Amino acid sequence: MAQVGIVMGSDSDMPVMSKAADFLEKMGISYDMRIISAHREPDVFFEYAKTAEEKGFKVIIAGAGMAAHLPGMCAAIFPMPVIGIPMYNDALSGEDALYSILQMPPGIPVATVALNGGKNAGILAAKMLAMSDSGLLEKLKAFTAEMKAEVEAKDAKLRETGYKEYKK
Ligand code: RP5
Repeated sequence: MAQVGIVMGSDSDMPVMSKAADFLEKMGISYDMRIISAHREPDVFFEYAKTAEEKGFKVIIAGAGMAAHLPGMCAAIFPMPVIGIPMYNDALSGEDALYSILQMPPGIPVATVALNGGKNAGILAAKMLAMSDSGLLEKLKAFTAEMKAEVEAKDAKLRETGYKEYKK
């Protein structure tokens, strides 16, 4: 049974959504990934959202662009957390999707990450699951330590080489 549902409104969202999946894989978290359009196939969408709990999902990561109703409608139906990812687009720089996902009415929250924030959505889902999984929590702590070590290594290299040599 997959612990996380990943759903996107179109395959054009895949480059962003795959970053969430990559992180879940790195943490050993099972997921189920789907392309479902709330607007273009509402019947398929409703079936997906209504059966998400019985499929065993503990959290849904939903990404969409433009008038992005997919994450909010997942949150209206699925009783556990929904993480929303607004997609950047050229027409309105993603502000349409950002506000559509972020500005939910009281009672139906969507935990909204940054525009194109696929990786952070994966990390946030992992942190939610880690509240009741100590092994996963340790993996997340190791990941945080890894990021710190990477920054420290870059700083050490900069101090050693100077900025002109740094990128060569
Ligand atoms: C939304 O419309 C999708 O989430 C996508 O971000 C956007 C454009 O969809 P396509 O025209 O690329 O299928 O429903």
